[in-house]
Amino acid sequence: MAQKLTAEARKAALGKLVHWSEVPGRDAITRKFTFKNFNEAFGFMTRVALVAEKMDHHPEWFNVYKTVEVTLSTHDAGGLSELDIKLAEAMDKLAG
Ligand code: H2B
Repeated sequence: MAQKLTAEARKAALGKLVHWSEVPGRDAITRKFTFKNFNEAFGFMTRVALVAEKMDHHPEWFNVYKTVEVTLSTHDAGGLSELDIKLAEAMDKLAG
């Protein structure tokens, strides 16, 4: 099972994820992605879904038209783990 990141590992990882911010009152990170239209947003979600399923690690997300608001946290660990960092990096890459 995924382990919660140590304080140092967490700090180092968040330093690299410049588009992500910490969720107040919760050990989680969030990013809002904005695309050109719904087609692009949903295409992104579809690509992310395939990666998430392969990782067995799933985002909390909310889509309105061309925006996708994502929150990442590892429920089994009760906070951020390496899986959240990996999924955030994959999402950044897929968003281009
Ligand atoms: N996704 C996230 N974000 N956190 C988890 O702890 C988690 C998950 N656990 N996807 C997985 C599925 C777990 O419930 C299954 C049984 O492996």
